[in-house]
Amino acid sequence: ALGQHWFHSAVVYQIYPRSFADSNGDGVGDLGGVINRLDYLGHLGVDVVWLSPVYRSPQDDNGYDISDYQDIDPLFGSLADLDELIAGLHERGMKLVMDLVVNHTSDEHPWFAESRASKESPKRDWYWWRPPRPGHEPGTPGAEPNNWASFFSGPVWEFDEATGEYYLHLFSKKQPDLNWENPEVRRAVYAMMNWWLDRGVDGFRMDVVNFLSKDPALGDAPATEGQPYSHDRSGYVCGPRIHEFLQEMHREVFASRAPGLLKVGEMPSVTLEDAVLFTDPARAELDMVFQFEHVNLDHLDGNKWRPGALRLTDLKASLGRWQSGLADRGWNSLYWGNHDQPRAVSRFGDDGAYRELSAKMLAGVLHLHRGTPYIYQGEELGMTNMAFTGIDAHRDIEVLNHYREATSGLGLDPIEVLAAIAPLNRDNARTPVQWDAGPAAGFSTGTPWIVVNPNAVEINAADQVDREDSVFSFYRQLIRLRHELPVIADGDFTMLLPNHEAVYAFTRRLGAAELLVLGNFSGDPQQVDVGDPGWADADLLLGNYSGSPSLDLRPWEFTCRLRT
Ligand code: ISL
Repeated sequence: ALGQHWFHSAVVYQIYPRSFADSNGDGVGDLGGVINRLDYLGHLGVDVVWLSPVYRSPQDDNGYDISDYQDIDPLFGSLADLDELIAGLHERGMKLVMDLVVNHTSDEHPWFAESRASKESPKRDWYWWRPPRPGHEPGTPGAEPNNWASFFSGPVWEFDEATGEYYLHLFSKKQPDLNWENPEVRRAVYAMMNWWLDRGVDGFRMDVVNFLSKDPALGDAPATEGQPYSHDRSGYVCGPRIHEFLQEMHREVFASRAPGLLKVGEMPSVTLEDAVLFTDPARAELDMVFQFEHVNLDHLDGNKWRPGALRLTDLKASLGRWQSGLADRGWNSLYWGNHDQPRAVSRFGDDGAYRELSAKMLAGVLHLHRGTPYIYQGEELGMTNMAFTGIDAHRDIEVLNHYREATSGLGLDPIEVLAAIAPLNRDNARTPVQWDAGPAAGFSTGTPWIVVNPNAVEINAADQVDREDSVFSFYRQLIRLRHELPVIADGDFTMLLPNHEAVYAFTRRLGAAELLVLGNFSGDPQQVDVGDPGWADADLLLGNYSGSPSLDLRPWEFTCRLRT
């Protein structure tokens, strides 16, 4: 069963277009900017580009609120630009994966406009409309049809005066949830997906795809202590018909097409048991899922606005469990960051004195797991979190809503709220890619829509692309190794030293080839005994220090040895 899936040896690069590169000087990244950087991506060596949404959108959630699935927002360019991007990627041997956001649309999508027009609208049932809770004054707190909390603060219900009913929105009130129970909705989505695949795109990253199936009862969830609305997700995470829907999507969209397309599902709160089912090739649902366990370990009470310390032993236990759980059936996606997460080097490494070493160590450890690695734009440069100067510098609806609720709503101290949002807010990942040390970091000739990190003077692509010991060059080497060595793509995985507080250690094996991977997650030297002294003589495949290393590790050291 080894070596049969092309994506085992592939590396995916995520572009968040608004922050990638601006070609027309309006301060917002666009498709022209991506097209201008195709050689950069080719030089890095990635196989697939995942492009965050560029469809027509009011931009309430930076494009994750779509008002036309079959057009490009003028902010980003045109369909002709997208065709040019597809061609440019294909010419260079890369694929394009689009973001598929079909749990919800924008409230400005014509489907929703029709749905909200009247209770008799033929599209009424395309979204989730419910009457107010009996015995409550419609539109007042407590009259919501159930007690669920929105991801973006407040309830998931918005009252619509015109028809006296509420509609459901798990995210912003400008992102009403589609009703996947309705077969017309599903048919419309599959037709749209087929249209894109016919146009030449190579697959989809499916936004919150495990929320598509909801129990139509939409009952109250168990209350969350200290919160006005419930944060329990059991009413919509991996609901009763989710596997059926994904199998239907496969039949209607993918089954009759040539192999080589990518289907990756973003799945907050997915369990390992469910992930095995979603990614078992025999079930024909998805190739892999993004799970969230390892990026929630530093939340207290599961609340990202209450950041806590991360223990390496917890990180290893979590990732190790996913490695063994998907060893025989299914497949892992591997990521440290994306546009919703803070910068990897700031979160898991040291973004001060050891920034370059720790960025490389993190890359090496992640990419040598079994699974398909994802690089989030700028990660390959070791870009860091941003020290935002105040709430005015923020742009993300999630953090803005939270700040308003916590300060004006709950009366918390603004200074404390700002301190609490600093480490994990999504704007950390959304500052522009740092291309050079010039104005606006070479991102734009205009005024960027969000602040540029001042550390662009030191951390930028111009400095790194041709420098052999750069973070960028290290990523290039890791990508090349995955392409060349079957043991990286398909070898099995064994975690070592699970109780070590600072060292991440594992082996990979395929036939006679065996890798030993060691990463020091600390700024202190570490003694390492993996119980097999033979490793000391094995060839060093890759390391982040120059000179020959021992099995003991220097601060943030990474080594990978190969024996055959
Ligand atoms: O970042 C999060 C909140 O802390 C996540 O819970 C995030 O909202 C969740 O992973 C879903 O993300 C996806 O759908 C959202 C969109 O805002 C995110 O950017 C997208 O990745 C709604 O479409």
